[in-house]
Amino acid sequence: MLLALLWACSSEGSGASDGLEMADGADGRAPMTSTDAPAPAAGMDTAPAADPDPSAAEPGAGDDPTPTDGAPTSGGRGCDDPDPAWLLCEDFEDYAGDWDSWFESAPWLEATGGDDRGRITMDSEHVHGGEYAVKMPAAAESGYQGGALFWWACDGEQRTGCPLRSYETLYFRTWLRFAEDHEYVHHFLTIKGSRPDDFWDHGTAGCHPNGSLDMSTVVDFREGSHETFFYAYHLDMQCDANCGNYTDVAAVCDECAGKGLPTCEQQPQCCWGDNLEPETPAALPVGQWTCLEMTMTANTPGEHDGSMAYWIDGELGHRVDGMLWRTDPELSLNRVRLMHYIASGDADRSNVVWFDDVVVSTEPIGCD
Ligand SMILES: [Ca+2]
Repeated sequence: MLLALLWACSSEGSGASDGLEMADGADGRAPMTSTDAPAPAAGMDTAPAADPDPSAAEPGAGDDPTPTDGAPTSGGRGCDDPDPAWLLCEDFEDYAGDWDSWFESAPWLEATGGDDRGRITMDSEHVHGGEYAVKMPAAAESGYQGGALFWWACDGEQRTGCPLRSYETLYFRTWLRFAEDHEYVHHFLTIKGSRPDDFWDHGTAGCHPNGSLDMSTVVDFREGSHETFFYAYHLDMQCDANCGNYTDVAAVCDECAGKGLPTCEQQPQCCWGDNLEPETPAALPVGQWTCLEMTMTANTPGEHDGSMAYWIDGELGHRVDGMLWRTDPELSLNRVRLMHYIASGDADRSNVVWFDDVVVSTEPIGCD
């Protein structure tokens, strides 16, 4: 299984490496039984969804990991009893920690670092539920690079290159646990969208979006403090007009133009993504299991009524309304990334994270 993957992310100075290239198919995967929820129709009510019930925060997620490690999730629905709105439920329990067997049948179609147990592996040292969680160690022997799992909303069989389902809103929840000494990530959890016949990402780093090719938002956090914010590409974003100080602007613009995105004549700048910070800092704790849920809602084409939000242990961390993601109704939400992106050269130490009990849904998920 070939997992060659360029990081599908963007950053200052990273140039136009915001693409992913995958060569080998993952045909033959069984479809998820829970992917049968109908796609909301375009033009559906895109009113902000209610916050997940704060009282649903995991009661055992305290400083001492012992009481929660190995315990089942807190009495709510699990992958054996998924909510009808769930598109994906992943508890990492299949194949008892055998990465290759698990991934071969998993609904996740790509794994960054999937051929390297120092970047992504199954682990039972810390779990939120059951016996296993996925661990992304960014280990020294891996050059401190991170890992990721990518999921697409396939219309039919879950396979690489599938036709995509279209959603106006997606929710993406994971339980996560940072090691006590965790400090850094380059980019973190992501919801993205494309056109339904457009499976592959285009590597749009540095390019101003055009409202019809691609849209995305990322929950990121500051090094050390783990204070969270959104990193998003949207039509109202400001770009860096001084990027000629550190990159070849003409090359960036030419690459953007080659994808049908704004050219140097239209947008003589580099567009790396917009940081949108909450007024009150909301930090992700380290050394304990934490419930993180994010959502993204597409706007009515051409209108500033899109939104995004995230919650930490059921408490609203940040919400942004009035987003202009798209001008074309064919552009819709269809993928998520369970991502702990740390590129080669980004870090000189390990930054370990575990994920467990991951759900993608069309409705709020909560922490049960
Ligand atoms: Ca588990």
